[in-house]
Amino acid sequence: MSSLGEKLRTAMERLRTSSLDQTTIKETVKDLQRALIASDVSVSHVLQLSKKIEELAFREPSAGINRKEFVIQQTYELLVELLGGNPKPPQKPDKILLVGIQGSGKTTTAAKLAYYYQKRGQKTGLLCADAFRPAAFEQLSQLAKAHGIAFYGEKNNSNAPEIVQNGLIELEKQGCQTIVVDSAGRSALDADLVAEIKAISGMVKAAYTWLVIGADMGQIAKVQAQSFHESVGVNGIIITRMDGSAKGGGALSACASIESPVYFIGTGEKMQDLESFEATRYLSRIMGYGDLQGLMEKIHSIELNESQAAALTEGNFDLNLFYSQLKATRQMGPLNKVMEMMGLSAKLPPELLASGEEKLKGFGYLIDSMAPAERADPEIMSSSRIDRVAKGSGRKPEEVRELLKQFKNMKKIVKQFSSMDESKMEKEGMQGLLKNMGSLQRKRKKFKLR
Ligand SMILES: Nc1nc2c(ncn2[C@@H]2O[C@H](COP(=O)(O)OP(=O)(O)OP(=O)(O)O)[C@@H](O)[C@H]2O)c(=O)[nH]1
Ligand SMILES: [Mg+2]
Repeated sequence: MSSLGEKLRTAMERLRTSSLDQTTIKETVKDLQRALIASDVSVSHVLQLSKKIEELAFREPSAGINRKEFVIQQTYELLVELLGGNPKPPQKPDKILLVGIQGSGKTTTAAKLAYYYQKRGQKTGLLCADAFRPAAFEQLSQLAKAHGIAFYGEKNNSNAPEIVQNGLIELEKQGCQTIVVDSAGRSALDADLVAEIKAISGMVKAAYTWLVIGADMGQIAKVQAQSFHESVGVNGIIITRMDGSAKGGGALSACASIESPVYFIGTGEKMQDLESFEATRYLSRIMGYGDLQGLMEKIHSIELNESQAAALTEGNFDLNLFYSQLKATRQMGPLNKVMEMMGLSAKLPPELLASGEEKLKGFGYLIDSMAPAERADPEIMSSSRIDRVAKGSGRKPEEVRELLKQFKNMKKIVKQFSSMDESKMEKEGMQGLLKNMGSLQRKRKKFKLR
């Protein structure tokens, strides 16, 4: 079965290539409905979305854009809205209480959040209000300790609200500006948990009570979100395990059903693996266009001078450029993450991804020892040239051969990129998407879904 992204893409593609008559609009809407429902978005939200699309498909667009552009752009916008828009997480949240069922990722996320705010200049503290699972105290205190974050917990006290009361006093005494409270999860939201979570919430009086949901939870996420919301008033959502194969359809449906924005997504087990959530970004990612926005930002953040940029597009990819790109890509972060954002991860040679700092340095020495003509056209590297370069740089001939091999691999990828000319991009709908994402940002017209 194809993924949510592929289905949405197919539906949008149909819209893009159609004549926008009544039949195609109806069929596209059906495609969208099927895609969303199969991904656990609730039927009522899907129906609201469909109704809006059908309405605006026959409306006269404002001057300057044609009807097709208008419908596509509005549909994207509705999808973005359905996914909760692009909310900005609070800068100085004071207190955050995390709730959620067992194993959803609360404790890990509590530590990630504390780390996130600490990195942004807040003195943060972690408070363990999980008196249910014996190992919870150790888990959170170790994470806190490893990252220099203040921690409070009481190992032998089973009265969670009391621990919270003591912890808030203690952490505030230590000057913590942001306190993240981790609560206990149970296998289901039973009466005990409800009573406890209410008592904790009453004690913390947090401005932010966030529900933690695993991306893999499916439609059950919605029911839970509603129960937690009724008990303690959830006003934000964090979706964890977005690095797995599940795309969080259920979690997104949950966020729509309690009208709470998704502030963050967890993308791994490490502290750094927390990203702020943006529906435009998420949508482009699941639809297989790669994370265009994220990539643009990253591309801008590295220095690529004009001749280098021209060389990249013309396919004049030589060793000088290879080396500078390799260095630049390392500055941008792990190459594979960058490539993944472009939807290219599968095509990159694993040896290249694994190139470490040492190897990169070695490549630098080798390239330095080459004649300008050799750098410009590595094809001319005969065995005698290889031996000379190896000797000149004090490295082994095998290293030269490896460099050449990796260069060749990379060149193939660059070629794929530069051969993606306008017609191909048009075919793949990339340009259309880019255009739409641009206009999305320009016109932030809101369509309320309820
Ligand atoms: N891959 C991945 N794993 C995650 C992520 N967030 C949490 N985990 C893992 O999910 C598992 C459960 O995480 P916890 O943080 O212990 O979950 P919890 O909600 O505190 O669990 P209880 O306290 O038992 O209710 C752990 O193995 C985490 O490492 C994520 O974003 N990505
Ligand atoms: Mg926990």
